[in-house]
Amino acid sequence: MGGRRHLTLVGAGLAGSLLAILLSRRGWEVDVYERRGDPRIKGYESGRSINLALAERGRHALRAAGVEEEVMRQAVMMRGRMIHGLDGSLQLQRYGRDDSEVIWSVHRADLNITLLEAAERAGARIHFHRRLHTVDFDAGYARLIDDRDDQPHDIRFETLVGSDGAGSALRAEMVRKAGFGERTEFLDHSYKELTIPPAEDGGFMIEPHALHIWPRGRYMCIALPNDERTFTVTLFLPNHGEPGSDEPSFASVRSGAEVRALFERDFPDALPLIPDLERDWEHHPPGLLGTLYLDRWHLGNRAVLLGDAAHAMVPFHGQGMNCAFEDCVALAEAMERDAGDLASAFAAFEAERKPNARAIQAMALENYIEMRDRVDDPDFLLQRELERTLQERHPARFVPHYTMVTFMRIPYAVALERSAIQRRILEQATAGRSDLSGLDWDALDRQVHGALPVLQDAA
Ligand code: FAD
Ligand code: 8RB
Repeated sequence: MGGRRHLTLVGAGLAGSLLAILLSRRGWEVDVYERRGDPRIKGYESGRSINLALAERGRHALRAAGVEEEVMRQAVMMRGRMIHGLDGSLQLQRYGRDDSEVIWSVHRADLNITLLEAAERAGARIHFHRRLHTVDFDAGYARLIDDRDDQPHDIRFETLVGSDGAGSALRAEMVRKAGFGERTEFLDHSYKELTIPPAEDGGFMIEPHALHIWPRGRYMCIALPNDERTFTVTLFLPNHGEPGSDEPSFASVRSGAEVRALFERDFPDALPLIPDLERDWEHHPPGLLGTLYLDRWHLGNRAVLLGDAAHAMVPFHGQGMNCAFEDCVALAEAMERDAGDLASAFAAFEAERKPNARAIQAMALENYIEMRDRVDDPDFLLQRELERTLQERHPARFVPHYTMVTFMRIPYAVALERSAIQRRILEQATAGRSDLSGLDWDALDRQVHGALPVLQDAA
């Protein structure tokens, strides 16, 4: 293994490939084992065009790895939520104050390839078709399987880093050895992906610079733009309807004809945009949604988990990747600070990141209700108006929830705590009102000063 310190990463997805860059650049010798084939050769497996929302936390990590500019070249700006009413009405709700506060839609496959190439340039070795199967932590042996021929490949390791995603095999081995209090809370809702193709003239069928939402109370559709002029639509539905109601669910909407009837009734403006609706529906099983909690993320100096492997979350804040990227920077920094003692570096990483992962997991669950039910509600809109006004009056203290999560890098746990205080102020001040006239601004200003200390690098 030569003179340099060696690390073995499991999973060359988003976190694994980014971490490989950061650590290789810091002088670590890095081998990455990835279950799938090289996406540069055969195309991305399971590969329709899937996009993700990239926000400031993720961009900052990409910047640290020197790949931000390359990624941003293909990113599509999303300025806000485009709310599609049942009556066909459209309303853009901006995410931030101006175009410096926006999120970006990026292609998962392109992003992953960009990161893999940068990791290899930085000196990391990536081994494809190597699925982690079992680990002997005491002896320092791991068994990997090549799924093309079922052949085992055994390797020695000093330290394993688990970036193998929500179904992490490394986590399963760590849990088998040490417990870790693993639990997953599944949502009783699932999702299905559909596609809006380009228009006949090759352009976008609907406004490209927005994240589209069709809020329908207990369920919703969303759509994110792709740079090749398509949109990926995700329909989120309960698994089972409320007893006695006619609400759609994965149990009740089974056939292509039933999904067409659902769209005719609830998403009439989206229906003509999705020509392959029935085929998309019948060919892809619904995806499960859940939150994964662990009491511990590391096993001495032998193994550590990050990203979805450590804290998979529901998608509704669009922060799974952003949080995983933030983990990578935090882990690389902890390992730099404590290079001589990886067990204590991993413990410091876990202590820093676990409360923040818990916070974004909770906020992601909350944002489902907001997206599917609240965004078209007058009370909610009035609270957003007051939120913006209070931000203008107190830019360093009253920072909107979405801004703290999406456009800043303050710890998620701080965002959660301040959001709870702010929500109380907003709800209290707007209760029973239909507009902001007649509010006692002096009292509100005093309340803000009393409850919300100055937030460094807000304004
Ligand atoms: P992954 O990116 O899943 O990478 C895991 C890697 O490990 C994969 O390459 C996998 O093949 C490999 N692997 C798995 N098992 C093994 C094994 N046994 N041995 C070796 N390799 C293995 N997040 C956002 O921030 N914004 C979004 O808009 C967003 N949209 C999403 C849309 C969809 C449809 C989905 C499914 C997720 C979305 N997310 C989004 C979440 C985001 O994708 C994840 O949080 C992020 O990919 C986590 O990175 P990761 O590296 O931990 O896991
Ligand atoms: N995983 C997102 C947001 C917040 C948008 C807002 C929400 C699909 C699976 Cl559901 C969702 C957001 O509050 O206005 N930003 O980015 C991405 C989202 O879903 C992604 C595309 C998704 N993630 C399994 C499906």
